[in-house]
Amino acid sequence: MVAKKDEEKVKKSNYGAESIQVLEGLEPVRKRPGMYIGSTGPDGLHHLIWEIFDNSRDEAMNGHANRVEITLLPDDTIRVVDNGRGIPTDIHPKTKVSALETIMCTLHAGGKFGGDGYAGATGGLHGVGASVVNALSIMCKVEIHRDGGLFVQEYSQGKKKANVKQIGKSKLHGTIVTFKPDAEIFKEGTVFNIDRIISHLRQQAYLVKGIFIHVIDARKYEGKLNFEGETYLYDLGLEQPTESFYFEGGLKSLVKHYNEFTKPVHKNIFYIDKNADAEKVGVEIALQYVDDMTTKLVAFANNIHTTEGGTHVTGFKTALTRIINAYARKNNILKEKDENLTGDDVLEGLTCVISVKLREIQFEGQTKSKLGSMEAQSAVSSVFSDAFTFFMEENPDDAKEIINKGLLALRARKAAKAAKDSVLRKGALEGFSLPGKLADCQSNDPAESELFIVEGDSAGGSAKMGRDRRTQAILPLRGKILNVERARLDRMLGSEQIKNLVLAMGAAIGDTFDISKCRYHKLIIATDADVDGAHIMTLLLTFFFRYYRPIIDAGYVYIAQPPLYKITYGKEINYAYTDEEKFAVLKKLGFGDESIEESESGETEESEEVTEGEEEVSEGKGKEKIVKKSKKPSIQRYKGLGEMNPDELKETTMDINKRILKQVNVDEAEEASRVFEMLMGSEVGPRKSFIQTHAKSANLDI
Ligand code: 1YM
Repeated sequence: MVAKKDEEKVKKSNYGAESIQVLEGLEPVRKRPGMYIGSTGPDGLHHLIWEIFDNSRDEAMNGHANRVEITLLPDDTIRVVDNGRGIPTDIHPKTKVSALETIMCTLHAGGKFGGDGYAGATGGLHGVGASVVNALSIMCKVEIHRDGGLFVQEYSQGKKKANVKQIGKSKLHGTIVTFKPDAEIFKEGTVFNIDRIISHLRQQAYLVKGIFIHVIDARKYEGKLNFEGETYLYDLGLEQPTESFYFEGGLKSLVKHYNEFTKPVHKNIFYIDKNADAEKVGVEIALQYVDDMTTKLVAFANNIHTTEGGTHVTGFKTALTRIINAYARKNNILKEKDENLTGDDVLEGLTCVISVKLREIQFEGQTKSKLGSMEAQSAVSSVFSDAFTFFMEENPDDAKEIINKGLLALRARKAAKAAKDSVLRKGALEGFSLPGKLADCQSNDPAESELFIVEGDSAGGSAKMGRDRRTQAILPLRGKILNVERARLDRMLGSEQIKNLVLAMGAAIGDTFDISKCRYHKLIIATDADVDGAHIMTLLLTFFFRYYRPIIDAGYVYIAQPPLYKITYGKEINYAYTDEEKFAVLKKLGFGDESIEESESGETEESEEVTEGEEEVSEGKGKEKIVKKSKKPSIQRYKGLGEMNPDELKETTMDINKRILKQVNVDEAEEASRVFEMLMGSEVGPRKSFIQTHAKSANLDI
């Protein structure tokens, strides 16, 4: 796992005890623990570990340590070990006690910082949290390997049990802090959660490049542990680490981790780690775009997760937008007449982690999780601008993909806006704004009004003629209704067909959707009984499911059930909606066992009509034709709604007294949405098998 010699690569430096400052007792901490650790519940309890760990981590960040071991011991006890310089044990000139005792037993004490590094995570002074942990622990012990010796001091509830004493010699260097939280303070309990500890420390490991972090759960060794003076429990062979973290790549590794299950749009992860502002500000950034619409932008300041962002994030976003536009123009991807990509455009699909290290840190906002330090903005902007420009120039393929991703977002944004504008604009004009394709009904009462959404112009024509114009409206949709790319709302709204549907319904869409404005309480989808028809049905159901869920819940969505067969026998006409029904009809007519040829719909329908008894002359395709007497019924199979004449359509599909409608429930719509995802999603396999299953007529150019 970790080579010992790597871990020994640590710098040595001399500490001057005179740099210790202010002193104050620890009573305030015990009186108001919440003020110092947030709460006395599980959050506060775990905060104790973070405080001690932060000191080790700061030591590592300053180049003096590269290994930290956190062990959960029996009896709710925690032990943190690092291979840093060791907390100084020499006597402080002012207090006349050791530096160790000062940082453990007084409030607001800490080493002076800034000489050779950044301030610690506590946002200023190193080691400030140790006394808080000590104050809130029933037992606390610090062992220090430093200057050739091993030094120890023990405490209880913040008070020392004895002075610091040397208990032996040591060639090592480092600090061991062991503590047991005081149950009097942590009334909700003192049991630590290993998963929580692991996840916090994993994140920290990404933030400190090259640090080795070992987490060991040794709680089962009740009464068996004896490691007095030993630096590492895990080196004693007592326990293998439960988790070990080491990330050579720092934030680059974190971006890789975030993007593990997504599809990157470019190969190389951008990464920079550089100081700015005369070395006063450290800036580390890693980013990669993925084939997704969401943005994952995670930012830290002095290793504190700044959930509300702040100056570092602002500096980054401005620079990102500027650099991408500049590159796109320089390389003629954006032409003179084209408008720039916006900040939102270039954020779509971005995974990015920003970490800044500052000597003095200012937070803002309610929860103090927003960085306010102005120097972070300019530092991030300048470091990132240079490095990202260089990256784009060095990796033109990646640059091209990144810009294409931004252009896609721009087009989607424009289409969505245009669609929304037009929906709203037209919606505002009410009656006059209805789409030209719509043959509206006369009634203004939504409760009795129906909208037939019909596949194809020719079926639309028949439906218009066959309808009851008082209550039935017809909206024909073209065969290829959508050009949807990966199920995006904006794309859907970009489709003229869907726009017409939204307008016809009159209930707007998205934030402005209002079910009470829906102009029809029956929305009836009528598509052909073939693969294209099934496909359009899937799209429409998906559309309703995703954007008009309340309309489905209200039971407004229906599927028309046109017949599959027309069976004519003399003057008697029967319609069959399934194969079983067809056989039943034939049986009823007395032709149960005979095989009867089906006619291709629409072709010679009338000429082949069977008239029983006498001869009859009928008109067939402009040509007079004598129809011979026949004993067999004719069966016409409808391939599409367009093949029905207005009367047939009326009788079979539209007439309120005769038709069959199927009400759509949410489960069916959801299933359609899932199928849609399969057809539209980036996975090629399922789509291919769908096409193969539905053989020749499948038209997936939707
Ligand atoms: C397991 C916890 O506290 N490590 C640690 C703490 C310190 C140092 C090294 C350290 C700091 C400095 C000089 C310095 C601290 N020292 C102080 C203070 N691990 C853990 N490792 N030499 C050693 O800051 O200049 C506070 S923390 F104030 F004494 F210097």
